[in-house]
Amino acid sequence: MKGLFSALLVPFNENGELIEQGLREIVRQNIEVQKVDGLYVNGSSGENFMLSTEQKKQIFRIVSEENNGAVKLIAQVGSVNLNEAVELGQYATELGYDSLSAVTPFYYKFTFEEIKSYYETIIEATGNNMIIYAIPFLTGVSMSMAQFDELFQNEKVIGVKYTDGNFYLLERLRKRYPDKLIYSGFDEMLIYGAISGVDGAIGSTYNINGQRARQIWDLCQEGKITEAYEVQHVTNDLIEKVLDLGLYQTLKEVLNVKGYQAGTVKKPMASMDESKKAAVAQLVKDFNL
Ligand code: NGF
Repeated sequence: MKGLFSALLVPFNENGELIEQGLREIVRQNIEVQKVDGLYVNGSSGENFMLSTEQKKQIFRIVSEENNGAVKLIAQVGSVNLNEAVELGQYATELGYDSLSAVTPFYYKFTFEEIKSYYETIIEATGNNMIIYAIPFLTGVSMSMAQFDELFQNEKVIGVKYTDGNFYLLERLRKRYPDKLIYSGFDEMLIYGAISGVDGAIGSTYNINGQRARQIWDLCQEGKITEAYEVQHVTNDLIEKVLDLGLYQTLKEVLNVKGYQAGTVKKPMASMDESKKAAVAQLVKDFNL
């Protein structure tokens, strides 16, 4: 379960319907071209929180079929509807997903006891392992060390997907929990995660820039930090432009330019403006994507 995981992009048509063939192509190119170690399915990058339960299940099934055991699979099943999270967790577990992950419940100001009970409920109903998905800048839920201590007491909680810039907390977690899996979540900070001793990283840009991420990762493991920085600098030149043009729209357009059926984003996100498409084609050339 260690290494680099693409937070899988999911292609939609203009009506918000899944493009099945495109999803299969994206799975394959992640495995064969980006050479990632695993896929994180139905996360933020999968536009998960805008999908119906049936669409989420369809995606879990298609990815599992297309992957056919090639790389590790993590199913993000978190939802503010706990019944849905359980249903999805049971479904992904039956499909053989290697672990579940669930975003901290958001929107309402849930107490920590409620958050803990949410995780326990999913774990009990599925019997599967759980990776906490901590992304405070989107959920508004920041967990303290003491709260991680409580969650990590459950042996089925095998780790955390840590999408945060608080590297002090990350260092504390690493020191106290050498055996839990910690995944770094911000691709533009991969080098800092790797230096901090994370077990892996999960990111959206690995769908198009996985090979550079691998270089950063490997160079850090070898202690070649100056060289790793060189690659992180190029990566961040790319990410800066991607964020400027629109994150998921641009990642999908890069794949479209490369001949994959990556479709567009799901409304209410807006499709990429035609006037930006030339800039994306230029990115593909400039960064040799
Ligand atoms: O896309 C987001 C949301 N974050 C991802 C990642 O942390 C989570 C990150 O790769 C994720 O992709 C998922 O759950 O599917 C960023 O896209 C990347 O660092 C660019 O900022 O912010």
